[in-house]
Amino acid sequence: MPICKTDALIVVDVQVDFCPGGNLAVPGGDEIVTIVNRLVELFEKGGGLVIFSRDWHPQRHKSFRDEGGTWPPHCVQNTKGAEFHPDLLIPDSAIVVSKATDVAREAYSAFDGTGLSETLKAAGTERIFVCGLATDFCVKSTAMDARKLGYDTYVVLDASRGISEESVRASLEEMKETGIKIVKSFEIESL
Ligand code: VGL
Ligand code: ZN
Repeated sequence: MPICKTDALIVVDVQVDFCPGGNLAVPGGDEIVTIVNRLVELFEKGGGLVIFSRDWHPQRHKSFRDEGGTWPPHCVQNTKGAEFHPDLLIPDSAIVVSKATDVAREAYSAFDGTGLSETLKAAGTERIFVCGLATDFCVKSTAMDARKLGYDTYVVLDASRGISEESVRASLEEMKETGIKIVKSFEIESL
């Protein structure tokens, strides 16, 4: 089936800090940019919705190590590291959602506190395709929320990268168990 207007693509956190050289680099994070750009064009042409999420932390966010959290400081609002990868294609029609903006709350999912579910409902979205960084954290959490909301949900494996091989494996299993489909980008138009 070709991409149509009831399809949505959610590109999760393809930001400088999650790419090699960044503060919380995901191995091979920058390798997905070309594939993601192709997907963005495909969804644009088909009239689908294109959404970009960004991790958008205030300084001293609770997820940061110095604040008792797990991660090195990353994606701090209005810093270089929080910018989208410079080669990422962001059409004017795309919707950008910012997450984890509250200093006292972690939010991995693009649905968490962003109003995204209302946007998708208003658009009449039926299928959701999730890709980006990181497969085992924000991509997973976003896909799980999409599935919980009842959407036909897909994770595009070659357009995503994870933090650790081990947790990617476990995450893929967990996602499959909930009915999320793991696909490759070349398959999308024949689903
Ligand atoms: C993420 C760790 C911390 C992600 C965000 O985008 O997967 N991971 N903040
Ligand atoms: Zn974060």
